Amino acid sequence: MGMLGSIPQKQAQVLMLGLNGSGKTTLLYKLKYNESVVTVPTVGFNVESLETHGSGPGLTVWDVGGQKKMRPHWKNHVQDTAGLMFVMDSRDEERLDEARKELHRVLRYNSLRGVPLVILANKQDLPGALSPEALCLKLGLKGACDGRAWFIQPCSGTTGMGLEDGFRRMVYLMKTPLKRTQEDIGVKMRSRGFSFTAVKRALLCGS
Ligand SMILES: Nc1nc2c(ncn2[C@@H]2O[C@H](COP(=O)(O)OP(=O)(O)OP(=O)(O)O)[C@@H](O)[C@H]2O)c(=O)[nH]1
Ligand SMILES: [Mg+2]
Repeated sequence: MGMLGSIPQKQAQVLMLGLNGSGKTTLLYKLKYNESVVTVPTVGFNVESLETHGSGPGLTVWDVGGQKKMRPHWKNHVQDTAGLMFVMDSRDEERLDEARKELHRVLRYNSLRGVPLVILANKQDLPGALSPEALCLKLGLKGACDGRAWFIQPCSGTTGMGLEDGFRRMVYLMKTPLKRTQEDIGVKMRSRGFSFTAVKRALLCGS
């Protein structure tokens, strides 16, 4: 991440999944090169390395295609994953249930047990995009995130808004013990105007 500056000390694998068209490839290249690329549906995967702050690991980000025919291959990429990112098209209410099922399925992979999760609530630039708080509820994260630190980050792969924050959050979750992330996330969510109930839900999810 040009953003985050100096040379990483080691690489951590980040697996980026989500339904086809949610914006994974777009946001990866926006973040890496600050360019808006014209994408085609990913068959296979893209992989890019991103630099982070001096004390953090560099990230190797795997962007795996999300078409239905690609989803059985997701499990081939889970080994050695230190952080999971799940990208949502926040405007695609029609496929919310499909996204929820796929996310819950992925969270049941043994190799991803306890691995931190950042949900990127993408396409926030579009009118009618669901808020991160609404997505939290609709994705039914409570229960699905047992024993796992997680965070939901609003962003736009088109404008770049929130992308650096999302990856910074991932580095933070990878480096910080679960209990402390719960306290910090509660404070951050309140400062962003999340309701008491949403904060409580987030904290319960991580416990
Ligand atoms: N308005 C808007 N459009 C976006 C955003 N992110 C991606 N898109 C568009 O959404 C479409 C799909 O983006 P991709 O990046 O190809 O989606 P993907 O998740 O990689 O899809 P697969 O490779 O099939 O899994 C493209 O037309 C992008 O331009 C965003 O934040 N806002
Ligand atoms: Mg793609």
